[in-house]
Amino acid sequence: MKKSLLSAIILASCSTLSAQDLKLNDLEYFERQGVNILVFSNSFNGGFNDEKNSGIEIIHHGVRTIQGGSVRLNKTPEQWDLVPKMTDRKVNRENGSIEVTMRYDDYDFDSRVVVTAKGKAVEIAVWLDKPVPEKLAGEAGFNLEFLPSQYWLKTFMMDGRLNRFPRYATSMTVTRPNAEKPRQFKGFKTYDDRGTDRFVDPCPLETGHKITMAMDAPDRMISISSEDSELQLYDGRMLAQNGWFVLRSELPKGKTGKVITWTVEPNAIPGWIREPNIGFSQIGYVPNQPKVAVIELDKQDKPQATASLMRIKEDGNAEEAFKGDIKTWGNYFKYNYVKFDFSSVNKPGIYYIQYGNTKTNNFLIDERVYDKITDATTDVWVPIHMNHMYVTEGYRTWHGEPFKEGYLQAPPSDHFDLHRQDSTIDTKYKPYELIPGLNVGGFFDAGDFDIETGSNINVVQNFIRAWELFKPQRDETFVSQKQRYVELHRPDGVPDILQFIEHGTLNLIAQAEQIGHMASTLSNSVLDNYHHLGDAASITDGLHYDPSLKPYEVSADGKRSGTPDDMWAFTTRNPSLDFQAATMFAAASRALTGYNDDLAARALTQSKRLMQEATELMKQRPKRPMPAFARFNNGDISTNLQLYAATKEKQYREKYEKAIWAALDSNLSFTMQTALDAIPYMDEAYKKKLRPYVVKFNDYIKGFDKENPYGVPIGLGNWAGVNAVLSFGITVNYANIYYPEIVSKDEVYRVANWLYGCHPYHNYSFVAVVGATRPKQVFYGNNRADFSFIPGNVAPGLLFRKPDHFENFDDWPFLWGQNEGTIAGNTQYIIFGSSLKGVMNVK
Ligand SMILES: [Ca+2]
Ligand SMILES: [Ca+2]
Ligand SMILES: [Ca+2]
Repeated sequence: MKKSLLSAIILASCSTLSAQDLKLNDLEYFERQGVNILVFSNSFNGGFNDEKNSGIEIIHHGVRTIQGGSVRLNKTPEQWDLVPKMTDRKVNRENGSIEVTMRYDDYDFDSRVVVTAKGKAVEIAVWLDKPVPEKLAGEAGFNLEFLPSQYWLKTFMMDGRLNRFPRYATSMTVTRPNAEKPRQFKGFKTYDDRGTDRFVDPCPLETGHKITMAMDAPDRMISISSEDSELQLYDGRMLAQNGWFVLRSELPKGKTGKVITWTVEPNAIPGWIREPNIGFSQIGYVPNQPKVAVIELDKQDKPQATASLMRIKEDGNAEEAFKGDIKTWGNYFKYNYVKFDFSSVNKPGIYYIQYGNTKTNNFLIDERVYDKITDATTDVWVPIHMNHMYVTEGYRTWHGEPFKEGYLQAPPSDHFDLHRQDSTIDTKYKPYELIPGLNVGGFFDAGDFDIETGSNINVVQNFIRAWELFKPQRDETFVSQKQRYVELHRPDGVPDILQFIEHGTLNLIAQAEQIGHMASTLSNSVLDNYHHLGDAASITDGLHYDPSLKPYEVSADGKRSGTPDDMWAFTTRNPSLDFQAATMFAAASRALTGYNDDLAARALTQSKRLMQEATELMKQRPKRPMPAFARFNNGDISTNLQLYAATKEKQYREKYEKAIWAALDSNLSFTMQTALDAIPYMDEAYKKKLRPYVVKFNDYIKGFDKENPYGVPIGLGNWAGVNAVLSFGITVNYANIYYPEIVSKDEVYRVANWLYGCHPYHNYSFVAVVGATRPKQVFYGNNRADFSFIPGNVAPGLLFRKPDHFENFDDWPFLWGQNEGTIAGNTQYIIFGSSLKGVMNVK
């Protein structure tokens, strides 16, 4: 005891001394307590260009407030401005430096950045072996970007002049000829110049040689100076709402060698230790469920021996309801994790956790805490995302009827948002010709307004699953296809889920009937309206595009315009997408029979036709890799199951049975959901044969307790992993419903805990939902420019940044990989919630 105490003191004193200087650590970033400086641990290759997640990044007292450090071609780069390709990265331990080589292929332009630790600061130096290309002289510079929500309203001082970061973009701009603007992504333009042939260029807020930011906030304070270059501070929000504050130095013309030198010193608060993050379910707990808080601790923090659960009494005073030991789980990436188990408390009431000096907000223990978990999503989020409808709520109009002019056949295009139209168009329409009848039904993708066909197929399937298994009769939405009108909180006598199935099917059936097969997407033709924020009905002008008119000119009859804003249908045929649609149409036909018999019959007709044609086409074509959504749904196995469920034809059941057992043997966790989905349509013998697999699946569930402190599958991809977590949760719920003797009810709370607050970084609920004490406040929805949310949205959640950082911003909505709820993900949440309520017997 004495010995370990002594060594702890020695260790502590050593770390105080060495913590003064930035050190290049084993994970290849510069570190001192409170400051992490990453140099291209994350490069610019996320898939959507500038994702504001790359280059030189600074994690300042636990928050990634600075990123984008790199040679860039714009004063304040937007998402679709060119990003550099990292061609080399060298870590030099002897010098304590990291060197990155980057390249712009479009301009045959290479540069190097060398970052070297110098005491409490780093030196950032830009090296050129060849001078800046003529075309980029005066444009290219070294940029570093600062998160507006962490810097606005704070002070800064440039060369002794005091100032304050503006809360909203109100600085100055000039316009310049388009010819002077560096090329944007694939030659697209993010702006509509209204025929002026000029682009907007921001003017600096300040210029000088030394800037200190946030002297009023030690956790954000940082000093940057340069003797050889002028520092220029810009506000990126002048061009785009998701822009950051940018500090930059232009690369000098005609020079080579070391052309820019900056000294960057982020302040570190002496003795700083990150506040404990106490993870618990903000929804609360039912009395008989396991209740374990996971506490995330700075590695320098010493765990408390105990924590208390406090009960708030009816008179408003608090009393200790339970005091328990803190148990160590261990290290997971950069933090240390301990747990506080208060499962023994089952008296209904209002509680909070007291851990050391940290007191959480309150939560409920009550039988009814899960009753309302899907209501905001079904009553508010989903109807707001109904395309081709006017959507209103109380006094508010969410959007008018979008895309009245319909959709044009897309010409061949290597497009944005991961879309493309191949040279084979695969339809009877000519490029730019109107494809009739597509402007009906369907759901907005997510934070944008296109119809992703694969996602919309998933949406209809998700609603059908919720409908068939749980028959939710909830009716809080008025939907009139005839009036193209939706009103929230107005019952109309029809269960809403049926109306959502109908709405999704209407668009997909129009694609099948009008095009002859499924379009990959119905999306924006021009980039300058793809990033639209505001009323969806104002994205296009509602008038048919007529190339014989000049841009912005309207025909005398007021029906056509020369503005090329009509949406496009991307129609290159993909038989596996048709196959997927065939499955969905079969299920839709079943669900809609008795409610909309005509649509049900059309869906069945298209299902049979597409199934036959897709099967033939797939035989003829070289095998392409299966798209992600098909893999997600287990492809053919799931299709045969759906077709058997819809038609009861023996051949489909035989095909399903032939494939399912081998699939379970080769990939249990991936196939289990499909195997469970089959139970309502199969016999007792099937259920019995599945039993041993469910036993193995139960081991798989429990295995997560060793993988991480939260006991769920945590994704490390460039889009945070809520979908994988929800999939896991749905399968666990179904396994409990069908095999309660194998998968115990205790397991179904894992995902609920994670979603509603028991996760790394912060403890807010990822669902903008009824019932949670502290839901997240901002999401990447179509109202993101208002720093707001659409109720019922589910965030992707914890985004992993290499090499060891999880984050979820709740003051900055614009990072889609952590904050964008999607139509497929949110309808998946409805299945998760419905099945959880199914377990709880909530009607
Ligand atoms: Ca999209
Ligand atoms: Ca209704
Ligand atoms: Ca138009």
